[in-house]
Amino acid sequence: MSNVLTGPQVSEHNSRDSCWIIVHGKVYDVTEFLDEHPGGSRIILKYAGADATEAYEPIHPPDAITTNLPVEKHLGVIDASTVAQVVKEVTEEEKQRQLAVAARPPLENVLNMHDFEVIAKAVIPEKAWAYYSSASDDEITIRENRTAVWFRPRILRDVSTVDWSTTILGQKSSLPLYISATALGKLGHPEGELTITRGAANHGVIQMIATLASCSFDDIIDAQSNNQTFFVQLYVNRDREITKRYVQHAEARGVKGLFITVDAPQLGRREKDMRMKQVDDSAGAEVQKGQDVKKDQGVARAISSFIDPSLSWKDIPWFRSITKMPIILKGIATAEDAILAYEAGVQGIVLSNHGGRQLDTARSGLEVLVEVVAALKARGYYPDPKFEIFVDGGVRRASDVLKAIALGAKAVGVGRAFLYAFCAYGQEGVERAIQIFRDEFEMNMRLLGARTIDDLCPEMVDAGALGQHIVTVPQDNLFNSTYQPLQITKLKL
Ligand code: 173
Repeated sequence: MSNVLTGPQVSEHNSRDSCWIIVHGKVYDVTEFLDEHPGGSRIILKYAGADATEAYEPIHPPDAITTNLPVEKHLGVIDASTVAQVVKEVTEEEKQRQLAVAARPPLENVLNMHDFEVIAKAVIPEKAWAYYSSASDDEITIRENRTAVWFRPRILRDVSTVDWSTTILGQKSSLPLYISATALGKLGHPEGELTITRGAANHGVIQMIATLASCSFDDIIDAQSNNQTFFVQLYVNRDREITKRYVQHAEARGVKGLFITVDAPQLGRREKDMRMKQVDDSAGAEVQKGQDVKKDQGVARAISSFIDPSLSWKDIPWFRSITKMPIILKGIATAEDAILAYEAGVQGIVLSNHGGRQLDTARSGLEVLVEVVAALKARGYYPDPKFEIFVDGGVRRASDVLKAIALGAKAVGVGRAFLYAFCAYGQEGVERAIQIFRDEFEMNMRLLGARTIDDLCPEMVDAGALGQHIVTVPQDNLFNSTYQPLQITKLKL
């Protein structure tokens, strides 16, 4: 790309008939790509003839445009001195956000994951909060994920030393949890998922890389240090060649587990996210109005059209044939499917409702865990060191993790809590979150009478309330102060 173009040259191509955009200092002709763009053409047309980097950056891995657009559409580099510098007016929202950033408490005052959530909400753009915090439909499952299992602690067991380290899929882990995949990290922090990579490396915690991370897969792996372990989450593409390449590349780069997401053949309707998109559209430029039908679906749905809804049990042998990584099905919600997964020969399952973001009124992972362990046991499939059971959803405390392990999980996935930690404080937030979990593990294991992870057993918990669904919790529960009620549509009066 030696061709040098000027701002005025690019700005002539500002319509559906000829649409050029600048991304990261390079000029691309995206005219023919407009209708293929998973997020719709309208959003690109908003930047037709101009620099789209700022909008592109949080939503796409850096190489998305170069891999999707034929080379002949890569027109050249932009001569920056010829581009009119747009002095952007600082919006009221941005001013408030910056005040909130300056007003963040010192990190040592952050005592739990709920604190991160409150701070993240204040310091990230509204659109990011809407996307991250949203859950599907009536948001019943996301609340159900926080319902209580109760402890049955044992005493007088000499808990002077307690050890909460474990192995996950044969990999050492300093905590009995892994940082689960969440998408679009740069919406909330300019360094995105790399904050997790760097923070986790310092503490022996495993990171699961999201298919739709804002940072590129290779940038994340390149930031590896201390021989840290990665898992990868997979959304299966309609084009299996793309999936095969992605999986084999991950394996070649040393990833130690393939978590195939199986609960999202279509993305849930997340109304907070959808409403935010509407607000944004009506405020945006009115280029080519009416051309795009996808405008009200929210950020996630807009970029998820590549996911293959035809994925089925028949595909599992194919995955086995393309990789030697352990295969884990992420998003199992019944004993029936847990049995099918075991019989399909995969190495593990994640009992998950996708953080309440998919099928609303699906049960919590913990509730499913009780049913799954009983069913697998009855068939002689549990315990089996070659088949690990994980749980995720709503984990904010070490106590949540210990309950899952007591009930038979090998480890637990934590997504949003780490997402909010890095949104609020970057890498330092991630490290603080790990430290808080560590402190909580120490205290809770002592109080529970468990010296090691192996001491945790079903008798240490009372899961009897799980089947009752939406057990009432005290009204001053911390969750109630971070939970944002759904909004009802507004009339344009
Ligand atoms: O939960 C999600 O938002 C999610 O999994 C997703 C899926 C596709 C695109 C972006 C995010």
